Amino acid sequence: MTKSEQLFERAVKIIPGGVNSPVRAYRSVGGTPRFIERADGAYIWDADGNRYTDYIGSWGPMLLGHNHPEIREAVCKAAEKGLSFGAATEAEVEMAELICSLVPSVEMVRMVNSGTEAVMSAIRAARGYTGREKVIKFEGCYHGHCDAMLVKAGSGVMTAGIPDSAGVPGGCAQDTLTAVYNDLSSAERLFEENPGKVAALIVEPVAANMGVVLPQEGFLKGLRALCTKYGAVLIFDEVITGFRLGIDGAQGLYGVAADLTTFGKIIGAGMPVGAYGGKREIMECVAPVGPVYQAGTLSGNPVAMAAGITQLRILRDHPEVYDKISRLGDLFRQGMEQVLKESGAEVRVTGTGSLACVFFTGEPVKDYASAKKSDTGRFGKYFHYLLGHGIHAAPSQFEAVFFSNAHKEEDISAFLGAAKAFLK
Ligand code: KE4
Repeated sequence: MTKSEQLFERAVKIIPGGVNSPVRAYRSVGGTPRFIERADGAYIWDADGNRYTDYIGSWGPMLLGHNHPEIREAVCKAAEKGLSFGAATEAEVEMAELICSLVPSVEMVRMVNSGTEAVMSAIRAARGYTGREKVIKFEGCYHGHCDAMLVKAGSGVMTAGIPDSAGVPGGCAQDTLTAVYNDLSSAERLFEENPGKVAALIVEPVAANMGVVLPQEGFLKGLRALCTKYGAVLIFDEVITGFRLGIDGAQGLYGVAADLTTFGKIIGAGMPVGAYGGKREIMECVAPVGPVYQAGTLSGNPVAMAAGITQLRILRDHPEVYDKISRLGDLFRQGMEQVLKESGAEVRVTGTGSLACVFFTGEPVKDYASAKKSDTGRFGKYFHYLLGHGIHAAPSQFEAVFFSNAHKEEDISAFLGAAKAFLK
């Protein structure tokens, strides 16, 4: 037995599925999850000493690559001063000032400990601000695992084929309305059917949890106009796209300002961090200033802030990082298009910047229904072929390929070579 197999055998006895987050269990691709022992730059090593080029990057945070020396140093220095105080610190002010200076639509921000917490809190703030209860989301978009968002969600929910999660009370789900991504009329219809009742519309500006699905021309601007027209809070869930698609995220890329934005992943650089922020008049509804309660023992934790601040400062001061990771993404997509042309395989490649996805379908993917048509069985075989050739991609058709500043062009060539060999 390999060390990963031994560890997995122990883990499944005392952790649900042997993992602390479902997608890590390889349920949709089969086989034994690799237990990772260490990481550095673009590479990770499993418990058996096998090295992989990593295209998960902890699901997004590792934009500068694993074990970045300046980030590691900042964490160690902060840890020497104590791990957590449960009191205000200078680092939290620095983080808040950084985020507000980098994302124009964010006038005020609150730190939390995960993307889920950021989304849950942003929705509560929107409901408190508007006095309304309904929330519109899009099928296939994933916004973490708070009850209100586990309705036709993406990511692990879509991977596991759970249409909705057990344990979510009907009373909660009934206030969550679902529209079709890239279909403005489906969102407008929900506004018209629920006059004066929609508190917020939440969207992944680039959907990256049903695989990667880009917003079609006019979609995001149309959502902005609908929220303005109907007095609803437009929430951009930028937990993945924030500080990845540019220093000002998808909002900067597509020129659409949200009323509230949720962040995670990159702002923690691998430490547990989330944040939500936006218009001052909405954020001033949040306790202790306003009546919307939200709290957290470890929110703004100084060690986590040190990691996130260091990564954001490097990204702010080195815009060339975005040129590089976007170029790697373009290299991958163009190379994969060439592979598909030569092989004639029923596969589509999507993405933008440092996000990509290989869909095992012959049809264009523009929403949840078209993404679901993918051949997940064939994806599973592709995943294991890559793994066997030292490439650690997401163990699900409905996730993304994440490129980092630590990847090199030869890594992309190796990835394309393995994909070509599999698809021939
Ligand atoms: P967390 O609570 O996992 O930090 O963030 C939830 C979340 C919110 N919004 C978006 C757009 C997200 O992508 C996520 C989490 N992303 C998944 C990857 N698809 C996390 C991986 C996992 O669940 O293990």
